[in-house]
Amino acid sequence: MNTLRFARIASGLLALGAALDLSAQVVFNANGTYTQSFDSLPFDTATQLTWTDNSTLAGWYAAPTPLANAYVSRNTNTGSPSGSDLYVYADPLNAADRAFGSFTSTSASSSIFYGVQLMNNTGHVLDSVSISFALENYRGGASAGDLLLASFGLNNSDLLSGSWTPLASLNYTDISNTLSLSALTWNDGDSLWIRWEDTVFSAGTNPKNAAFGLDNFSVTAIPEPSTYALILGVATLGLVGFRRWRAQR
Ligand SMILES: [Ca+2]
Ligand SMILES: [Ca+2]
Repeated sequence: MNTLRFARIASGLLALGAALDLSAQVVFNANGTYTQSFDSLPFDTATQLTWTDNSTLAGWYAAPTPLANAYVSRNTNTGSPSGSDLYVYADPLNAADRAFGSFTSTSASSSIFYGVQLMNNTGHVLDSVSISFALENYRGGASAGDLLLASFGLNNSDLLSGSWTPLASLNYTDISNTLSLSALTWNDGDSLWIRWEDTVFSAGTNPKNAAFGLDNFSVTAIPEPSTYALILGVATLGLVGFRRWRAQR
């Protein structure tokens, strides 16, 4: 093989590697929308599963370790998760419909955090996004005193460091949620983190913690980047028309 041919093959492989690497990340692409059903998560009630950041679910992270090292399955909404951990939950009536979440026991020493990192790859600065998700409870009789705190950050290095802005304080009765982020300067190539903190609830003589499960998560740019293209297209057409009108006079 001559040197030039080898160099071409090597650069081709490098380009392929870069493309594959990019596809493994969660990017906010030209459609301006990211959705996650959590239905791809493995579910096995008999096996303790291993959680790996940005791998078990691309773009999703959990902390702190060792809580983030494992998650267990649960397929009933009347059971009692007994260990503080990440959980994969399955709808009792449709096991293919999974949810992702957590449970913190009253003896837990700290909250459990989890969230998603989205990279803006739209080519535009986004200043407003809409976040929606369902919040399911997989433990019967959970107390409303248990809270799941939603927050966001830009370009944080991980799930625990950096600056976080509170978004919402949720309990198990907040089944359907739509949160709006406005006055955001989410530059092209920057990362938006959205995270949830499952707090430790220990008030009362017989506290019951919620087993929080996230489902049907989506993030949508407002307006969608395709709208920018449409607006630019209409403006360009208008300019062309104006020039033609002037040229004819
Ligand atoms: Ca689901
Ligand atoms: Ca809790």
